[in-house]
Amino acid sequence: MTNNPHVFKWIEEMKELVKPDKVVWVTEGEEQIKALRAEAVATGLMEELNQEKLPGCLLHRTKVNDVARVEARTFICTTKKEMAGPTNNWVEKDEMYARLRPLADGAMKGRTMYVVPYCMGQIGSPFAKIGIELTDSIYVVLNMEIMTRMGQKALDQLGDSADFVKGLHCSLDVDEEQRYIVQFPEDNAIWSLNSNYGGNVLQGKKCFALRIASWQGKEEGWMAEHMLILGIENPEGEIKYVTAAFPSACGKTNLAMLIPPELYQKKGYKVWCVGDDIAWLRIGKDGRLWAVNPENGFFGVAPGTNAKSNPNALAATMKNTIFTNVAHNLDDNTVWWEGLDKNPPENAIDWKGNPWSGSSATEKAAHPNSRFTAPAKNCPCVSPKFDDPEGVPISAMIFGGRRAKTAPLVYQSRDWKHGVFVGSTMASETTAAAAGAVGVVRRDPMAMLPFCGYHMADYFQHWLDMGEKLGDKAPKIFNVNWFRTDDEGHFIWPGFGDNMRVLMWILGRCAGEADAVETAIGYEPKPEDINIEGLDITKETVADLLSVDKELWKTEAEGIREFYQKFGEKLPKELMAELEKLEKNLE
Ligand code: GTP
Ligand code: SPV
Ligand code: MN
Repeated sequence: MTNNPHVFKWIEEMKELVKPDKVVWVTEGEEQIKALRAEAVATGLMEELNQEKLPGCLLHRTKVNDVARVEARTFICTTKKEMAGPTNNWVEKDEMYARLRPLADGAMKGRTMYVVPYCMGQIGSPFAKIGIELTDSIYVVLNMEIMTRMGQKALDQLGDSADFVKGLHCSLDVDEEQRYIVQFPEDNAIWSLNSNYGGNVLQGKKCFALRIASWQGKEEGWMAEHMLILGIENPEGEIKYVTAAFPSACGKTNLAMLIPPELYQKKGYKVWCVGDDIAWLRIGKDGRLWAVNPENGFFGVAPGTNAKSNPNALAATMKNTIFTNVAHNLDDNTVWWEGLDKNPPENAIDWKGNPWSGSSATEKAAHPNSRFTAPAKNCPCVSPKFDDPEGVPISAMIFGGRRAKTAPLVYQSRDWKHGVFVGSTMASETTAAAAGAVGVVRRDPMAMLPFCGYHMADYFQHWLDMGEKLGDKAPKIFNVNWFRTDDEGHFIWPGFGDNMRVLMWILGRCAGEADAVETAIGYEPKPEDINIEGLDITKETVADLLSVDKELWKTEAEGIREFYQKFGEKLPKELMAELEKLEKNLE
């Protein structure tokens, strides 16, 4: 285990509060994990799936009221409101502890408290960070085992240091009225109460690797971002890396694992996945921006994942994977979700636990935010650099979201400052990844609205400061939109693997090889600069996808101005200047 006095002191305090019957340190490796899996199955918490077709795979259903992140119940608690800013829910931190302690008091009576030490980042890396989550849920333990580098090795990495994130998770009775997902960045602490859904309780993920880490990054001069990381290898064997920030359920996992269209495969292009959700970015010794993925697995959206859209993700889920809120196919004890194939099972249990039959179904078999938790090393295209503590150097950063009309297929920012403007003004239609209405356009700067652990205006300033430090070594910044629709509401762009065609233009721009035209919003490819060989769309369609409707963009600029008003005096003046430039360009 450990002799770290800071760890013991804190665990004693927490034990006194939550009063578990038993404390189990999850530091014993594979045998212990096996025993926990067996216990989860024996108690009915999880179901063992067909061990021939899906070896090592388990199924879990959450409570019906606990299927997504809950932004309204998520808080950044600091001494001053100014620290959390206008886009976060805030309560003064001592007041929040006073509110939460009575809920946590005795929360683990009759239960076991699992001590889960975990490392975000590569073991041995100077940039990795340690957390310890105290949880009463075996489901959380087993997910953390996949999603992080978990166990004794994390404690060894911590040594005697007091520098770890102190996490408490109490399932309680999963009461949504009393649900709290609370980050205390000044204390390096996270408390999750009354939930068992992934993003709320797998604390290494959004709570630590984004909310707490973004705060740490601001203090320490690096960035924690909601970004995938992928490498594109050309026929000469050279690999260029890009990151992309899209809001939840807007295509990060899919882009991170894309399979190039045949025309590029034939030439010898390959795509490597370094990460599908979170990037930690630092300036390297060479002055460039380098990225690591602090996670060790994928917590991916199941619906829509199939052999055509994302065969790599599907392959990654074929063993040692936990499925949550998908349908249980009773015929062969496997899983099913909408968009997996065209053969919905006749004899199934839906995500709510009710009998479900494909031919007579009136409701969805899987929840739209049902997920798989799969080890990264299962993925056929996982990057050889996945475990490299140095990470990978970034050539381009891409922003994007779901916009039915406004945003074109792709455009490039004029420079870093303009790129920060583009990221800060991102907007996207909401998805099932968070509780609330779906399909409503909202501003989601850098896809970080629900994940930035401090004042968003300070966050914009931090981006600008990083750009100053990077100078001419800064990655180029782009914006993409795979989700433009026609008058019938169908997606116009084929998307998925064909997004490679857009990435090729982006890399061409980074290499100074691809052509572009300047528009009111930035640089765009000419329609013929996007390779559509082998697609059944025309150059005219591409022109349409690239069109910038000035009237729509005037409305957009008004929306941006209104959004920026939230930040008052704190908004960096560079961003206001960019907005004024956009307004002028649209006249
Ligand atoms: P989080 O894990 O919530 O952060 O989501 P994500 O950004 O990783 O999104 P993901 O790749 O899981 O995609 C979410 C949904 O978008 C799935 O239903 C996909 O089928 C769909 N999707 C992804 N890429 C594309 C695309 O290029 N075009 C279209 N039309 N849909 C896409
Ligand atoms: C997201 O919602 O952006 C996710 C899933 O990646 S969760 O872990 O719930 O945050
Ligand atoms: Mn995400």
